[in-house]
Amino acid sequence: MTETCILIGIPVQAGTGRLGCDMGPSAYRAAGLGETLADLGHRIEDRGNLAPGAHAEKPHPNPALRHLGEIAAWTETIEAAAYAAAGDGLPIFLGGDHSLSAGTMPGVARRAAKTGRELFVLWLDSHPDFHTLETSTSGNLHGVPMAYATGRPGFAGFLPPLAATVKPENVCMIGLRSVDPAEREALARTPITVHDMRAIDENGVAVLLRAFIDKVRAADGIIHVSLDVDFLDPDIAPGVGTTVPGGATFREAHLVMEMLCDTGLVRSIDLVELNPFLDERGRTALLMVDLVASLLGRRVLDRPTRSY
Ligand code: B3U
Ligand code: MN
Ligand code: MN
Repeated sequence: MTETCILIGIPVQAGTGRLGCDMGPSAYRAAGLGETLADLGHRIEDRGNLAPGAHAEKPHPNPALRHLGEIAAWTETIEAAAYAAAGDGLPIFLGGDHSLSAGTMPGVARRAAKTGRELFVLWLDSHPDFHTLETSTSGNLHGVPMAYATGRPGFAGFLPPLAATVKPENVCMIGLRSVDPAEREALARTPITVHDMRAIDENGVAVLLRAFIDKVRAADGIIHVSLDVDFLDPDIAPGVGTTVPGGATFREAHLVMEMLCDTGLVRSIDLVELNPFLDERGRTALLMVDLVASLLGRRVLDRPTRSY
């Protein structure tokens, strides 16, 4: 299927503890993301990079929080851009740190609500990013977007209430291996589907993903994919601030993308946490581009639909 892929650079790095993620959008462009997707037959529209609106620092009772005012300003801009782009094609959000998903998920959720389709989120990450402003101990706001987008309380003083949230029962996390105690307790009280690395090792990633896809199909839903570089094992993807050992392999990651491709249901994608300063000759950026290519139609052999 030919898609209109809308590239949107989001050079936010205020949500992390280290600098370098702001070079992510340039690295994806230098790694040939647009050309690669064009070669697969897609239309490409590059909307350039977003910037946050004017902002002042926001005080908060949690003294650990960093850059709350800046991330609030980014989130408003990103939500509006995501809502608009999801009405025009298939947006690919080029991060930037994972705080950007506090804007992309509500934005695509607002678009899905308007079109009457049920939105599902596939969260590929070693972390659940399920802290609230109250529970974060690092103060890094890339640790909160899933809690925010699913409407958890604990975001007073951040932004006005969201127009649309993601239903927690529609979220599936795969790849978890770094979960803070407050996140673990909160996840246990939600209907979010959580699969840690052990679940992948015991079952194989295809079994986990197939169950999610079947659920999406049963609801006639659409999928937003949020791909954090640290979903991947750091041996194959070193260009990331938080390297967590024991991640998804090259083959597991491509299989996930190929199975998603077969569904034709992915309508938006976040590519987050790439830190080109920490990369080795662009190999992480190139791998991420190859994964997106698998998600959008690159294949070795033609197979009958649904033969995964
Ligand atoms: N949960 C920790 C660590 C973390 C979350 N996301 C990343 N790291 N990349 C935190 O800081 O909230
Ligand atoms: Mn993340
Ligand atoms: Mn992560």
